[in-house]
Amino acid sequence: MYYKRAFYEDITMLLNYIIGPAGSGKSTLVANIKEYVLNRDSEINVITINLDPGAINVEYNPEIDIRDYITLEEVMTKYKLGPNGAIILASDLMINFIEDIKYEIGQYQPDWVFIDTAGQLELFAFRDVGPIIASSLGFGDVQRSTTFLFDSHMARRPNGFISTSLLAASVQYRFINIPQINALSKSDLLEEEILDMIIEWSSDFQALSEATNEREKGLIRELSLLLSEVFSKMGSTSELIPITTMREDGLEYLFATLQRIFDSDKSEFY
Ligand SMILES: Nc1nc2c(ncn2[C@@H]2O[C@H](COP(=O)(O)OP(=O)(O)OP(=O)(O)O)[C@@H](O)[C@H]2O)c(=O)[nH]1
Ligand SMILES: [Mg+2]
Repeated sequence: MYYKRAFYEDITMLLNYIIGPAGSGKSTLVANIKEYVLNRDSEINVITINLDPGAINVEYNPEIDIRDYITLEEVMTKYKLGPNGAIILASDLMINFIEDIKYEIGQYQPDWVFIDTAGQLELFAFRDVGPIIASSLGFGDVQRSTTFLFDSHMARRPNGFISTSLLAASVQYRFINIPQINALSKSDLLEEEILDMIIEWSSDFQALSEATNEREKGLIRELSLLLSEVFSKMGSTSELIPITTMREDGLEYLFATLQRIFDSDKSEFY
């Protein structure tokens, strides 16, 4: 069963922001989850938005694209900046186009909106613009959520897993009023045993600390136990959802979880 406005008159639209480190699979996920939803039910009105002004090749056609309003090249030329300064400024300037994007969303009257964010996650997540945009888009009784991607390449080692968990937690605290799902992207690249191990780490930090090798043991073990305590106290531990865009069923669990978020007490996801 899927959410449609006709059945849920109090819900106007469901927005999901896809956030994650560079190359973690955000754009591929946005493109594929739209296809997945449409394949399951072609009557669902689902749209995608690209919010990365510096995106060069977007291999899908987003219905709404921030680059129609502002691009990295324009900012570099106009403000005589190099690519690094320009991407920061371009990202901050997106705030000027919130009303335009909102208007465009309104034109589509979507049930679901999947939003692709900048490769440099710190631009969207840690500058003021991200939370402002995230809490502004949509209209009516809009329900928002974020999906944070743990890249399989990073998450397969304890220290990579810990640093990505810290990033995920920081993002969660920046978007404090928006429920967040943590997903393990590109799970097809992992052997089953390693995949199970990473999922276990996400719900059991003791297992993570035991997985550290001799060289890392002291610091990493101490850090993972400390983090475990902090994350549990703040209620931010949640089992990672493995996803892959390489298999048809790879997005099923994610979409089911997104639906469950909107169907239940949000507090369980904080
Ligand atoms: N094996 C595998 N590769 C994937 C999957 N999803 C994405 N990729 C690959 O990972 C690479 C990066 O994917 P993108 O979707 O561009 O990642 P991104 O997070 O949007 O990247 P930036 O916008 O540059 O930060 C591409 O080569 C994709 O083909 C997946 O589920 N499995
Ligand atoms: Mg991308």
